[in-house]
Amino acid sequence: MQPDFLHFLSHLCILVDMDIQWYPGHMTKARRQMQQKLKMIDMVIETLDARAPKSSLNPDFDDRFASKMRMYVLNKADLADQNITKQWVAYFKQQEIPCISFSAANDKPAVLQKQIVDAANGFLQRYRDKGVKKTLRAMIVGIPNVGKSAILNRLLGTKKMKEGNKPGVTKALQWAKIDDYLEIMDSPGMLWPKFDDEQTGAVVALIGSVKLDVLNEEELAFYLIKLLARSHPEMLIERYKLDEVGEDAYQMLCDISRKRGFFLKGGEYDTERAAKTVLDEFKNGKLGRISLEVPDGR
Ligand SMILES: Nc1nc2c(ncn2[C@@H]2O[C@H](COP(=O)(O)OP(=O)(O)OP(=O)(O)O)[C@@H](O)[C@H]2O)c(=O)[nH]1
Ligand SMILES: [Mg+2]
Repeated sequence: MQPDFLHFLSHLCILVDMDIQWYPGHMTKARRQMQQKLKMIDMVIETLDARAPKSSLNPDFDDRFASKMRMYVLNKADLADQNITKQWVAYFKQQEIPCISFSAANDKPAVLQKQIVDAANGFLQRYRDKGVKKTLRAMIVGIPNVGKSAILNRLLGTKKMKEGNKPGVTKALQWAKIDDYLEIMDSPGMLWPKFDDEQTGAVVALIGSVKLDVLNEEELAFYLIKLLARSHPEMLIERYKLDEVGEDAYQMLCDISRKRGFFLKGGEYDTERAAKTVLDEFKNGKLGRISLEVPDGR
C-alpha cells in the first residue's frame, strides 16, 4: 500500500473515532423518548441528505421502525446533482419504498404533503371505509443536520421549528400541526454507534452531521479536496481561482489561502482557515451541485 494512502486512512480513523465518542448523551435520551412516543405514530418519514443518501441512511432505523409505514425524503436536493438524485429516487422506488426528492430551501411543500398522504393511502382508506376522517400522525427522523426541522417549517409555512446549519439543533420531540389531518413530530438527529467504514464517517462529516474539532477539520478538508480534484476539478478552479489542480491537497490548501488572503501573523498560510472555508462552502453548496454517492458506489 502507498505510504500516502496509509497516512490518508489513519486520518480518516481519527475522524471515525471522534464520531463514536460523540454518539452517547443526548442521542441515547432521544432514542428512549422516541421509543415511548412510537405507539401514537402511524408513519415514519426518514430524511436523507440527497448528496449522500447511502451514508445518511441510519441502519438502526430498519429494525426500530419495522412496524411503521415508511417513506424517504431526499432533502437538500438543491445542493445535489439533479441526475444522480433522480437515480436515487428510482433506486428506492425499486425497493418499494415511497421516496421524493425535495429542497426545504426552494420547493413548494404541496407536492411533499401529497406524497406523505399518498404513502399512507391504504391505511387512511380503512378509516374512510368506516366513515372516519383520520388525522395521520407521522414522525420525521434522520441523522443530524439533514433538514428535518426545515422541512417542517416549509410545510407549516412558519419558522416554528428551530433550524441551524450544525448538528444537534433539535433537542426534544415537538409536534408540528400541518393541518387538521396531518401532524408530524420533529425529532433530534440520530446517529448510530459505529460507522461501517471510514468513508461513511467522512461523508457524514462533510454534510455537517457530526461536529469536528480543528484537527479533524483539516483532515476532512484534505479528503474533500482530493475527492473534488478527481471528480470536479473545474469547481475548485472556478471557486478558488486556482491556476491548476494537483495531487497534493496540502499544496492546494496553501494555494487557496494565498488566493483568499488567509495569512498568519508571520506571513505563513493560514491553512486552518482555508480548511474551514472549503468545508463550509461545500456544506452550503457554494462550490456547485455535488453528489457524493451514486446508487451503486461512491
Ligand atoms: N440548501 C438547503 N439548505 C437546507 C435545506 N434544508 C435545510 N437546510 C439547512 O440545513 C441546515 C440544517 O437544517 P435543520 O432543519 O436544522 O436540520 P435538522 O435535520 O433538523 O438537524 P438537527 O435538529 O440538528 O438534527 C439549516 O441551516 C437549514 O436551513 C435544503 O433543502 N437546502
Ligand atoms: Mg432539527
